Amino acid sequence: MEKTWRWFGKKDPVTLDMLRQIGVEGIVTSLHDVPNGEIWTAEAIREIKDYIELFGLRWSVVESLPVSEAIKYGGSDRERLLENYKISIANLGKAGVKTVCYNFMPVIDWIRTDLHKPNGDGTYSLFFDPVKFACFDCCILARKGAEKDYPEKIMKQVYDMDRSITEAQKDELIDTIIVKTQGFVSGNIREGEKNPVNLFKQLLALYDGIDKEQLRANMKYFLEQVVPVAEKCGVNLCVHPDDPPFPVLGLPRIVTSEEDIEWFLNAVDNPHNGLTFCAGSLSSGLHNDVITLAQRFAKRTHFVHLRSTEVDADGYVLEASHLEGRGKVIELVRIFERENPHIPMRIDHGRLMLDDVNKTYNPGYSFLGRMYAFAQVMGVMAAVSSGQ
Ligand code: DNO
Repeated sequence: MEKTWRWFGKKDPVTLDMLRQIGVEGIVTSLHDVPNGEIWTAEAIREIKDYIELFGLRWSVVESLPVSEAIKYGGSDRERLLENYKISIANLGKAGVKTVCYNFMPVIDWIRTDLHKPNGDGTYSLFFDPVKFACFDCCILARKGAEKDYPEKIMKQVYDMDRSITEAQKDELIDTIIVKTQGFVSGNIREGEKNPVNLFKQLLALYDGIDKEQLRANMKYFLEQVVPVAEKCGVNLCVHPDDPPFPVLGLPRIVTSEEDIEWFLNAVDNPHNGLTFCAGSLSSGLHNDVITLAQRFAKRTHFVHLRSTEVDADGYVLEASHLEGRGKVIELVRIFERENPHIPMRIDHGRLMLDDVNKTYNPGYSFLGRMYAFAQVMGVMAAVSSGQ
């Protein structure tokens, strides 16, 4: 697989010069300054591509070309936004950027409740705590009927938490769940937003009455529109699985399981309609076995995210060290190197370690933590390719 790295543009404290030194071959990035829904012009694409190439690297993957909410819920602006999306894909294809990752998660992208969960060895991991999340939903958003979505065991702890949580802790939870993890991945809420909870509630309201079937219909419509353009321009589209892979906040999520993956691949059965195999997201659902999924979908995978998780029966999800846990990274490398050896892969997230704690990075995207995992995976790849 091609060794790639997610880079957040010229403002990223991790520079392309640093990446060149550690064996990165390709860059995964987005036009982070272009507002969601607007056309990615040939000039803007060319500018960033040329910059990457100055360092002897290539722009391998777009992560992400964001899908606007109105496309996902089927709003009145959908046709215009779809046209813009198609033009952006065509411009990328013409520029030679041929792998485009996106997601189809309503309102909120990946979800974490803790950005600094201490590990026993002094490092920190990202974490999903179902009690904190339910508390955010039931007590902070106060979503109508939310209590019914959680098991009694969790709700008992939520009521306790509601009695003891301070205003500062509430603010931190809000900031973690809907601000810090969202803005930098082209999400809906950016740092500095004055009233993130209000804005978030307005976004949730857009999905009133949209169930799983309707969201599937909207995704199929999206795929029917954009896949032919991708095919014509030689672009491989690859949807990122929902993280975590289950419905949240009363919103449907439709890229969560083997059945879902099969569904969207068949919805428009074309090789340009593919999957981003995110081992972390998929493994965080106990219903998923990543080995089975990789064996089944490797040929329709265009991009791989290597990461692992530890999950318990109550739904606590810890981002594990990359070679341990349910992500089964070693076996995945074996499968993808055999079945689809030319696709790009990147290390997804890293623990916060050593000097990382003194720097300001986007959550999950510290330098040393990711470099450590990158070196581990390069070792695995070398062993696999030498037949070990
Ligand atoms: C988080 C990321 C996601 C991912 C998008 C892809 O670290 O894995 O935000 O980039 O869902 O569209």
